[in-house]
Amino acid sequence: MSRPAEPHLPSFAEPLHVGRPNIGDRDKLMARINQMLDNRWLTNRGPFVREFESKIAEYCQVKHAIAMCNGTIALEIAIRALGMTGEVIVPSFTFVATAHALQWQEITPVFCDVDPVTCTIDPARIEQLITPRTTGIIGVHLWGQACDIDAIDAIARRHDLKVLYDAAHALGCSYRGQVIGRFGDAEVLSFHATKFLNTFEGGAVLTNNDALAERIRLMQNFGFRGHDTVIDIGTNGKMAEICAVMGLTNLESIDEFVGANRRHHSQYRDGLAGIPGLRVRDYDPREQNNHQYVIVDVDAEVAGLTRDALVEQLQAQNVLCRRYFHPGCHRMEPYRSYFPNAGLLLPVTEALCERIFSLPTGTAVDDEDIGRVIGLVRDFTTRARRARHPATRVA
Ligand code: T4K
Repeated sequence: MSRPAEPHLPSFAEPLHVGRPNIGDRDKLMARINQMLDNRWLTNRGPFVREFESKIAEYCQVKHAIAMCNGTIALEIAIRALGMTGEVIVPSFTFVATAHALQWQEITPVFCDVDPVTCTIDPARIEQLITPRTTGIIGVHLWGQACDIDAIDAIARRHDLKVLYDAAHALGCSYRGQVIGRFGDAEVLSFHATKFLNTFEGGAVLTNNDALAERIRLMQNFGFRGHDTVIDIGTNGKMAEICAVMGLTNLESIDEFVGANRRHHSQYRDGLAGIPGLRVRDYDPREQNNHQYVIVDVDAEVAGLTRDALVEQLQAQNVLCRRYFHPGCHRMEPYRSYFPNAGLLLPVTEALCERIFSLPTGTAVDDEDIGRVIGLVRDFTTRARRARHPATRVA
């Protein structure tokens, strides 16, 4: 995949992506597809979706897993089923789907700053954002790191608010040793192609609340109870059988996917150690993490180049690293126009959005690719320091 550096050619002949899909055993996948075709049952909660739901519920140690067509619709339906209205407090440092899922149904996302260490919503900042219109809090377990769930629960109890967790990154991760999935009123997963466990497109709502699960099932299927009776407004949030087929096959390889991610994360961390101003963010060793995001933090002052300059140079070499997440949602439309001064209350978010980027990992990347990416980063940062201090010998 890679080739020796030549001045006019990128280092990698083929682009090295962040979010290249992991694909499990193809023979098993094909066998399941054949079975699905023999069944002539392609959607509407067929046998593969039911099996996938029960395997996900078991994996996440939660009573109900309701499979959905994607994570965004799963968020929208969960928000609606929880009765959130008015204003909901949410981090801006997330993928824009978290905010859009609210605004789509005319609920105002009220952006809250994040903790500089965990990069998840800062409970110390939540209470000052609560108004009489606030109905809920959405925490995002960013890069699989759990929010401060105990603190958020305590605030929600004090103010009678609903709590939803966007766990799009957090399958197989833990909070205080307990698997993500059962926390808050509900949690939402994404199985998008770029997630370490994918169903092509897909998502799920997880909850231990029977009544909520029933409401969500109704809403995801047009409000149907039985064949002819519609008892409420609903939409189409169903997962197709082919997606569950992919999910079941990938679930059988989940340990292999996490193993590859974990190895790559260590390789990047060790390989980039000691570069002034650069840090591969570590995950709390007391918790489980799926290691699907390798996040680098760049201190431009010390490194001698900005995050954007480094990303640009890597991309020119076909290393398509991504700025997950930049800019904050508050700097995207329509929020930017609605709340032009939101950034004043989001100093940590603003700083993080300028510093972090993610590197390619997953089963589509091998040790040699990573070694080469490390070499490029070392080369670019060394040159930047030399350019800044030409008289000094830089290691
Ligand atoms: N909440 C959070 C916190 C999320 O991160 C997300 C999704 C959601 C909610 C919503 O869940 P979903 O509705 O998506 O289920 C990507 C994904 O589309 C999105 O799912 C994900 N988060 C987000 C972090 O990343 P983009 O716009 O960056 O995708 P794109 O097309 O630029 O692809 C990313 C990289 O992956 C590219 O380098 C190409 C590569 N790629 C992509 C696809 C689709 C492949 O190699 N193969 C592929 O099939 O949003």
